[in-house]
Amino acid sequence: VDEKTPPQKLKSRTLEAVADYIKDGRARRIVVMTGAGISTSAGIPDFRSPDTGLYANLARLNLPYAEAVFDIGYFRDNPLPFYTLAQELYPGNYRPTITHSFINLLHQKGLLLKLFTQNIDCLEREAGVPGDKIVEAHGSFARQSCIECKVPYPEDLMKKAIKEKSVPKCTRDTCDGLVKPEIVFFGEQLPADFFENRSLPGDADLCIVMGTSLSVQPFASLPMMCGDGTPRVLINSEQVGEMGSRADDVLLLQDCDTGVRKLAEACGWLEDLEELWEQT
Ligand code: CNA
Repeated sequence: VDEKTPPQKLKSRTLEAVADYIKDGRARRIVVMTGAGISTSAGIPDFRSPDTGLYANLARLNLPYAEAVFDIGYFRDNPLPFYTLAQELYPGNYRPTITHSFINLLHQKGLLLKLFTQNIDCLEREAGVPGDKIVEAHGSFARQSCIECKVPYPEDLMKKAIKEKSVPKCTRDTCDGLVKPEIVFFGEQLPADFFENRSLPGDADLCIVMGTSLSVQPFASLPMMCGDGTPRVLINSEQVGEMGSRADDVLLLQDCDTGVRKLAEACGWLEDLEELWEQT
């Protein structure tokens, strides 16, 4: 967008203007869209960074190619590499970041319309955001089922299997299917919940995108579902997607935890935020 094009809803394309917009009560239905970058400071690596990323560290699993660990076809024949990784990624090993708590703060203040996350780590839930406010676009460890007949599998048994690194089988006598957490693998459909809610950003009056490269479709198109005049804020180490192309887009190119602290401070919420985070 031409830098001279004046914003329509915001006074300027700055963090302060976003805070004023919120404080004026004009942001009552906020959609938040997140990815791996909000969890890196919790200690969960992203997948693709050359040295630190998960894929770079999978050599020990003897995979034909790194992504095979999340490939449904490969899993059918070789489920053990996934269960090895699942033991590391399973919820309980990591603490939510202050960015996760910021999303919960929006919910506590009655301002969160919906959180769309690509993350499978369940840290948003652990930070206190209720399940019905979250669309886990790529699934998560929150549920598990048989990959053949889709019958749900009990959570306590799943926990046991993860701990023992054993591969559970379907509980139905007539089915011999393997069980896996409902993380969306390559070759699998996104959850119905995603498609049912994908137009919801059109009802939002503010959109906050954090910690995602916006490179995985169809998630990457979600910010475009926002109305043209709806302010959109990006808090990310780099510019991504078409964020910044609209007159009311605000780019905060920095790390998420710093960005949400600044935004909370400008809204007069910093103490609330720190307190909420401390409690998690
Ligand atoms: P990505 O493609 O790795 O992009 C991450 C983005 O966040 C990049 O633009 C980074 O520059 C940025 N970033 C990283 N750390 C920070 C930080 N501390 N502050 C600000 N920006 C930061 O990740 P996406 O989520 O966009 O990619 C989608 C994949 C990755 C989804 O399928 C996820 O399921 C998958 N993933 C999830 C997790 C998790 O659940 N925690 C971890 C790794 C990968």
